[in-house]
Amino acid sequence: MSSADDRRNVRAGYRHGGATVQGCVQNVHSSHPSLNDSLDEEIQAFLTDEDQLHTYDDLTKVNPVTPTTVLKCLQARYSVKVFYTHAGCTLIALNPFQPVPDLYSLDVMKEYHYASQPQEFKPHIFIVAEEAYRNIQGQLEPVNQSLVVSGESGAGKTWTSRCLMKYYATVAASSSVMKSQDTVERIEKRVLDSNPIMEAFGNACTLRNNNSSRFGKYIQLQLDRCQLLVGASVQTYLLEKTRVTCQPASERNFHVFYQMMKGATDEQRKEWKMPHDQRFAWLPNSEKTIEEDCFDETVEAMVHLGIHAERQQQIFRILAGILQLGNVSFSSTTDESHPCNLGGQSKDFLQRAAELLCVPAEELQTCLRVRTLKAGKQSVLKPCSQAECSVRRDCLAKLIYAQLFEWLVTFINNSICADKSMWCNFIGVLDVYGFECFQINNLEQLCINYANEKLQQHFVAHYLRAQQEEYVSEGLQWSFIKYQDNQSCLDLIEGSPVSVFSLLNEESRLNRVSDAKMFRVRLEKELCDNANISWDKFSKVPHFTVAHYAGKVNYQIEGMVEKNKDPVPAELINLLEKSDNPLLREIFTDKTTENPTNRGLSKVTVVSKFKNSLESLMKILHTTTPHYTRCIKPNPDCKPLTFKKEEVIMQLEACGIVETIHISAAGFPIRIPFESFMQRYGLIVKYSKAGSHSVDLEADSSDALQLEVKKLLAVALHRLSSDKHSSLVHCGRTKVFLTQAMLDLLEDQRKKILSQCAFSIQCCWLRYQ
Ligand code: AD9
Ligand code: MG
Repeated sequence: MSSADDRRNVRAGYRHGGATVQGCVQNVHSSHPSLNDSLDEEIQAFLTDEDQLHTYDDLTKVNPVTPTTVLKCLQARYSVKVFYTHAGCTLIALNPFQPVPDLYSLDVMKEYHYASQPQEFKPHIFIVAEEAYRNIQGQLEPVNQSLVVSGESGAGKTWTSRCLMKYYATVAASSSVMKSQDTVERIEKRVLDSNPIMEAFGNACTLRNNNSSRFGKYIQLQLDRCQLLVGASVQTYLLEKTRVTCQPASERNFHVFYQMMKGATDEQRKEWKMPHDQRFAWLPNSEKTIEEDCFDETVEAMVHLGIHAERQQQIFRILAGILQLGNVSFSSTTDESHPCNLGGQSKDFLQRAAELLCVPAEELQTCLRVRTLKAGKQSVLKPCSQAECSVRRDCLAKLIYAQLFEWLVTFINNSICADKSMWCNFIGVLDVYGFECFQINNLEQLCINYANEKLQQHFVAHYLRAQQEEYVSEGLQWSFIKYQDNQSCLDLIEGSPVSVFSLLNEESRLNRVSDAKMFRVRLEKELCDNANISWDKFSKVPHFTVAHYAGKVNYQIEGMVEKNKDPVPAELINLLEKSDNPLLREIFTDKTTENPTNRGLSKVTVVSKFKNSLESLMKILHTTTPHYTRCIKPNPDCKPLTFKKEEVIMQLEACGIVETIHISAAGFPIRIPFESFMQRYGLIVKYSKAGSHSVDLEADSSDALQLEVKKLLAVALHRLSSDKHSSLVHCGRTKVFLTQAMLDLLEDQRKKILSQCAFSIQCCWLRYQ
């Protein structure tokens, strides 16, 4: 057998040779002591061949498949700087934490794109990209594709997503240009330039990752009939806006602020009231310089996307205004009927903030210090306490930043989205914030980890459960492989009638000062039946612990309800509407005219909004063919080429990689309904010497059609004159189940027949001439 055949067969699970589907599964999952002993022996035997471990480019080849053997192979590959490995239907991407020259070059892209069988090349993210690309026009119905990139914080999801986008921007480059304002730019460039802008505004340096995404994004790359990239659209998910005013110890604010501080010219500094010696309370750790502090790149990308110089000025003035706000502090008064004083230099900071945000300083001061209470048609003014003033200041900053981010995303969409008449399919790339577990976790982490649970559930439902259920319903002999289902954790977080979210929402709706201890007791009382939640009753800080698929996380309750309410005083919106900064005015006027009831307290809570947006995302994902990439973080310190076994095994176990390999190794990843199968491959029987009968596409009963399919498969296998291929295909009740290798063989046969036909027609035509 050629090495190519070997690779293909192995990728399809053929290596398990003699073992039946059932046999191979039982071999690994046996609880029988003597069989376990023999399994240990097998593991030892496998691991003895140390020099070979790095050669396993698909973990379905590993025999036996156990956490230990899989881990050892990945470790061996990492040590020889091989970062990608197939695990059946998923690709494992180990983060090298250092640039890998030439791995993503133009030549490499071309190599994968023009290969007749890219799967035969070394595992690479470009194989996943190319498979999705070919699927669109491929053998089956044209269908939209999704590339789901998952992994914990710092594992490499954003990096991978950028690679995928670059790949399509290169191999599917169209000559389309897009015009906006005074710029004309090629669409591919624009799509790529959306990344630095969104990362500048939406990423930040955290303890786990210097360039951590603080929002989720799903970008749809729009392809025309010729499969050329003609546009894109971005959907974003819940930006962690609390970071603008409060950064966890040793972490930073969003990159864009530091980029301005470090990259502005003297003239800009003057304009933005940012002298060199100015310190900003909301810019901690600014002495630390990271790769992402590149102001020029952000500005350049803005120019390419059509954000003209004047608009840029408006944006940066708003950001500078936010920084000045952060330096405003309040001192308490003994007289409650008087508003708080502005502490220290705060008057100056407030004045500067007002100038930069183009609002009257007096009004800004009043908004921050005095609350307007409505009593019928009457308004009553009530001075705020020191703490309330700070909350209003923070609220203003977060509101402005979040709306600015939203405006940017809308602008980007207007700049890169093609008219619906121009495109017919899309490839979606999903990059959300990775699983997080810090010392102190709050609503932000709960939302982030909930998003990761949702993605894991999509994988479980789509792959681990659905694939196996279909085998059974289609009559294939299959013994079910157990897997970790995270449904109960999702029920705990979002389920009905009672869940963490429902209780949080209830508490948020009650117009009272929330008490963390009381809320903890309520959670305990209502959710005690769910095994995924626990409490340390003796802990001084009220919290609850959730057992996520990726590990246990302690959530601090203090502040959670307030964050969920996310109230916005109406006075703040009224103030911003009047701004002389045209952008600020546009952002807030749009908001209030669009939805006048939104003014003031928002009725929809943070978790409700987030849950709805994730549900819409799941609906889209379900209509596409998914391709999974699991990014793995080989060490917690982001050190180059350092592989910590304990770290890796935890991540592999959390995402169910061993189960995935089993199902892939023994399974058939491709399923084609009989009708589509006959339509595409019926010609194999028609033009085969072995097949004297014609193919009846109109067969009206499923049984008759099944018979036709079986005949076709017999002919196809006869043409291959090999028995061994029969294990690569199975005829179910309504579908044909195939391995990739078998699909490739059928495609080869089809191509040969078509070229023979073309040749015969040409000969006839020449004779006729
Ligand atoms: V988070 O959930 O947004 O906090 P990500 O997105 O999973 O996280 P990211 O892509 O930002 O992680 O990767 C972290 C860092 O790892 C990057 O900044 C790179 O320095 C590094 N990285 C990741 N993948 C690669 C790679 N293929 N080659 C080289 C890489 N470096
Ligand atoms: Mg990221």
